[in-house]
Amino acid sequence: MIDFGSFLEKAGRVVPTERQLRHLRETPFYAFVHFSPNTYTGLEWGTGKEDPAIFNPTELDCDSWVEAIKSAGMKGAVITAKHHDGFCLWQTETTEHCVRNSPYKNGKGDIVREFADACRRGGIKFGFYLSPWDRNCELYGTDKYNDFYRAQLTELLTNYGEVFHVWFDGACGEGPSGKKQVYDFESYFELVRKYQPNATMFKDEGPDIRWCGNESGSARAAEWAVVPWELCYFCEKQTEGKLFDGELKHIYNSDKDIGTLENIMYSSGLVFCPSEIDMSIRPGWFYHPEEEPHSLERLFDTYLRSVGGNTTFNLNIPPMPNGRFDPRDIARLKELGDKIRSSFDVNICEGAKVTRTALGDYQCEYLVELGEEKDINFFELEEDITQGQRVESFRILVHNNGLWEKAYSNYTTIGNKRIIKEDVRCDMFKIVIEASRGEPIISNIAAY
Ligand code: FUL
Repeated sequence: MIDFGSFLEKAGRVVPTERQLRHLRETPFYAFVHFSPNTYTGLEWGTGKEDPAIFNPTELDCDSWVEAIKSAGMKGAVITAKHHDGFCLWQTETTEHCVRNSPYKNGKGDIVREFADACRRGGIKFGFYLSPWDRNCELYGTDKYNDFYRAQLTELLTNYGEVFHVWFDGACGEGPSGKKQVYDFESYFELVRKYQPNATMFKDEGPDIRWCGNESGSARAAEWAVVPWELCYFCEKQTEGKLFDGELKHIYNSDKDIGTLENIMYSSGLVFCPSEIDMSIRPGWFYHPEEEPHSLERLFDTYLRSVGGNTTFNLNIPPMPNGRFDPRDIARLKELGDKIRSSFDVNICEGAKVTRTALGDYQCEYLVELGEEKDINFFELEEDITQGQRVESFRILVHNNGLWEKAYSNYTTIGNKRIIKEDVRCDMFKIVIEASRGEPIISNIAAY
């Protein structure tokens, strides 16, 4: 007979690393800043042939970026130190295609340094993006490019203080006759671990944070951090052996469901790799004056589904050619921050009586007695993921006028954090965990 129970329990014991936990808990919401010659050409993918003379942010002020980023409640920021066009925003020794040959500060500027210093002054974490795809470097397509890339990475990892997040882009638009680069990612990862052991690395296939699979801010209804090794093969496999025979050959980060039972039953091993939602505040990643920022509703909804959906949220704000954020974006960031702060200001569960009753090995119920009738707009739940991500489905019941009513039910995950938007009034509510991969452990129940 198939031992389904022990398989599920194994899946429920796949755990995060310290750095993954820190990332999820301390920096669930952070900024991306896309800035390059594209800012001056209107392109999204530069050709690599741009003249550095076009790059001239005459009013650059990284402190004002950090101020705007903080107003939205973001706790970190990641800058495109080099995008696909190969232009480096720092004083690199590896190429002349960099700020040194731009008019910015007569070639003496270093935007990565200004940005890293501003982040530190403002009390947010600093991270960088270094595009593996490089359309300027002549070595691209040869093994020597790996040395070149490692040298760039080393400069960024060793000269700019503590780094919280390193972003490896999977994009490479080389056509059929283009240059084929065999990237030595393992050796890149080694450098990050060596020089910045606390930093998380983002890449489609792990090792620390994976891509959610789209750039529109859409989160899955059930977002698992425990996923098949076949999807995130740069992560450490924490389980061996699968439930059924057969190979999990076709799994993509754009699939509708990842980490659900159907996937993991055929996987040769499971890993812990939470996803990140990356999206721009405007349609483009780079600045285009004709574009408008997305609506407050859309951004707030994305926040709820990402930070409140067991993923992190990386929101891009593109500087204008003069080096400032667009006032429209600054205003939208502040509105978003105000909305988040006012939505989650008073936890009405403070002082409430919480009772847990086991309903079986994998099921339980939490009863929350508020003492008096209160209005609720948001429920917030957290699992103790240091033990593993387990909850498969749950429902919320509210007690109103002596009756229990269903407020929410879905096949969905909790994980690091689940926010549920429901407007209800009640004096008690119940969180009923209906299915779980092992004993469910809810470490936080809040309501606002
Ligand atoms: C993509 C890139 O091609 C875009 O230009 C942008 O940097 C986005 C964050 O990642 O893969």
